[in-house]
Amino acid sequence: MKAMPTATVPEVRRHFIGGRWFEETGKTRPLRNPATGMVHGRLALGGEAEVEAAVRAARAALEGPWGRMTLAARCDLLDKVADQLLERLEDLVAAEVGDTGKPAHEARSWELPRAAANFRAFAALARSRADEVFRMRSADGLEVMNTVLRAPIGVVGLIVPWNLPLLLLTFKAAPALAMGNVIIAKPSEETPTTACLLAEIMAEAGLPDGVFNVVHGLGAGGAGEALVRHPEVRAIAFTGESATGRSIMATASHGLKALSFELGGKNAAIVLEDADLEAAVAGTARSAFLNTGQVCLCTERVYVARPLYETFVARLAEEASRWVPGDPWQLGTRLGPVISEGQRERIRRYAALAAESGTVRAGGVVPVMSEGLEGGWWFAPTVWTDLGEDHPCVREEVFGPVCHVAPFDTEEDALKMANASPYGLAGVVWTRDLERAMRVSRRLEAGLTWVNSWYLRDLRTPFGGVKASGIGREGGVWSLDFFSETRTICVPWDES
Ligand code: NAD
Ligand code: 6OD
Repeated sequence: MKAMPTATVPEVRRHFIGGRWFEETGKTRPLRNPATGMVHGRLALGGEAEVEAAVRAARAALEGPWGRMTLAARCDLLDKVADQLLERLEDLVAAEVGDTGKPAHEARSWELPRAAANFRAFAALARSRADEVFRMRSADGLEVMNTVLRAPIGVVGLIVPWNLPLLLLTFKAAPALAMGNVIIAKPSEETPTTACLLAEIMAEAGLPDGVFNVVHGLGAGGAGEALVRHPEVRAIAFTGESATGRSIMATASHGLKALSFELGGKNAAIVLEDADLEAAVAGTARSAFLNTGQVCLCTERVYVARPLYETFVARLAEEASRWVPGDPWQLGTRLGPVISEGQRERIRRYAALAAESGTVRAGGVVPVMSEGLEGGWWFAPTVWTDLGEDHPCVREEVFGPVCHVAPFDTEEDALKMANASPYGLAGVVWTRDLERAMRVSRRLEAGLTWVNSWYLRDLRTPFGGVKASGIGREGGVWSLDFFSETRTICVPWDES
């Protein structure tokens, strides 16, 4: 294996509170590189004390120059953060690849540039958004002007997962800052490093101390729970598992705080009989295996019109073999490891269940890896068929490089199966008939549906899921709304 460059990060990933690295006095835990299984640093484990310190620092920032800064000045700072993210792209790539094992060229070509794009997009949107004015005449003839202003909420907590660590953190941090809030970020305990670099970049770009704080640690019983529990944290924007969302909602209910939830999925693709078969095969492979299937939008269920079914399955299995796992620093590598040993064990248990009840068309095993990578958490891209719709591999989110393919006879049957899920995040429809594409897409119970494509993002659009996949929407003005409080000022006057 090629030597992996390491980012300019210290051995211990420390909390960043009030503009400084917090001297760690508590426990730490080892961080392992998923591609090799080797320890590559340690994580400071924060809790109530660190969250309390971060809240104090954040409140002080809100009462200082940050609280008086104009929206235009804040957005100029966000543009600077975007510039510096791009300047330090290689450090960020090394950090993200070290934490996740994902192919470096994936991190470099789209995921980390998206972090910079998040800052630019939300700065532009916030700058150009006008406040609303509603005019009316009162019963006694007065002219009335209602001005709707947007004010920051105050201290907001951002809790994010490990699959796209910096992309997902910045997707929340950028609109929260644009609207004038102060942040306490809680990255995943598996992938803390890019959040540390982001803190450094924010400080270099000139954000005042205390505006962006990072507290590391575990979720339940750790920094995550302490953040949700803190009475002065007025809102929590969370991305992660649906079960975690339930637990956060229960904790947050004591303090009645605003919640935005981007949760799990069990996303379906529907391949209609008039689809471009080759495009549907390549597109489905990408939507199932990108980031080793660890994108909340990944397709785990594929419903294919019966006349195409056998050819589709054979071609998808062939295509799966092209997603070769390997050294993340090698240019041709398309597949990284899964995030942790625990996650790989979960996937193996699902694979064993699928092998018992259905047919394994591709993968289903731990691949043999080259020297240096044998200790990593690898799993081969996997295609299953012949499982019942109530099988755990078809009902439950696996969050790995796996999908199940089933045939259907009518559009109605396809929709019925696709919608028979507790989740409703993302869908894909493959067809050459645009009318049909619209008809099926509108009936798919999903917050996001792509036609003949997947994960094409316009950052002005709403992002989020229905049913167990989420509550609320982020993206575009939806994020700006979540991260602000509207205040209506009503001014009547007598024109005469
Ligand atoms: P997770 O829910 O286990 O953890 C996410 C974050 O929440 C971590 O930072 C964790 O420490 C923290 N956390 C865990 N329990 C907590 C608690 N009780 N209180 C406060 N914080 C807590 O999720 P994960 O395993 O890191 O990520 C994978 C999951 O995330 C999948 O289900 C995937 O579908 C989902 N996801 C959804 C989206 C989306 O936009 N809908 C995006 C990415 C990932
Ligand atoms: O692209 C985005 O804005 C976004 N929130 C992606 C989420 C991917 C889930 O893993």
